[in-house]
Amino acid sequence: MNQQRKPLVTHIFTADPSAHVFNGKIYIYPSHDIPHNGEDNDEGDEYLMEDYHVLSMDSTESTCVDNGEALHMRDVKWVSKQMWAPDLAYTNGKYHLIFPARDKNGIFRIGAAHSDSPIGPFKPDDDYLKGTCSIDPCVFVDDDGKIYMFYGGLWGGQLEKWKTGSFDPNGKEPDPDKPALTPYCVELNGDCNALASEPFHVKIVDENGNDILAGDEDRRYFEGPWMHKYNNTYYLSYSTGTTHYLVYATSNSPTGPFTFRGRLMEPVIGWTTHHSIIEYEGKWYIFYHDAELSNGINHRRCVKFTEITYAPDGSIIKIDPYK
Ligand code: FUB
Repeated sequence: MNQQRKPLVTHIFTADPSAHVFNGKIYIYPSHDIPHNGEDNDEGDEYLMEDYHVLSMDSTESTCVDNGEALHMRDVKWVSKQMWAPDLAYTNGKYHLIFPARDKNGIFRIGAAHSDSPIGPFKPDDDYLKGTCSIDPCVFVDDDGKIYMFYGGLWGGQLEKWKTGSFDPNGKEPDPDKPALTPYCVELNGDCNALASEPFHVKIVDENGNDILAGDEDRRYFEGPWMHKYNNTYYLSYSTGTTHYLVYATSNSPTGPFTFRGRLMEPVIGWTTHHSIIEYEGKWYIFYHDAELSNGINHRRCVKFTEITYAPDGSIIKIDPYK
């Protein structure tokens, strides 16, 4: 049955899907949105997630299965609230769920939990990964075995509050004519329980080699990074937040600099847009979310997927999610 562009599950609200392929099956690691009637705001207070469920599909034609609760906030010592968009890395024979949440001081950090199975349950570390901040981790294991984590998000994700190197609750985005903030990149150790290098901001430039500026809201980084490799080129894709696009930039190195290439997906129903990209049986797919299932309530989202294709020059053919 064709499952594309439909909510993959409807019994719970899900968002921020990070998809991976293990042993011929597709596993999806989403956020789990909790319905409530509170207001939306720029801090993202409406996103009140408390746990993670792992979804799986035997193939792109199969129905999606919810494998139940894989990790709950009550079992994570360092978390106070808001377990947002996770990712999963398989290294050293273990599955590592990498997830952001607010620590006991209300500051977003990134932590890890580990399992022998891709569907968990995951055993969390006692503390977050020291040296991390902000949200939206994407863990990319390169062909040489190096493990890179890309992360960061503006506004609710607090990225602009770390501009000075330490947490400044009054930190603001750069002025519109200054280089935009970009995601952090860092290497993880083999067990994914510590950083293995110093985090740095990747460079994202335009076709002339100039930094993308903070005022360029159609192109500047906002949140939700994803890294994939196609034909030996590294693709860093992300959400532009306020303009609601998914866009991408490419490089011949996983650490950049990345050159902006274009738009990948037009806006979806709902404020946020967040995705991942995988290869499955020789075809490429984007997993994403929208708020169709709740008729547009921003914090009641549903994950979907659809096929993507590449032009001969490596550019990705843009998706309109509703055409
Ligand atoms: O789900 C909470 C936040 O909304 C994520 O961290 C962002 O990427 C956005 O999708």
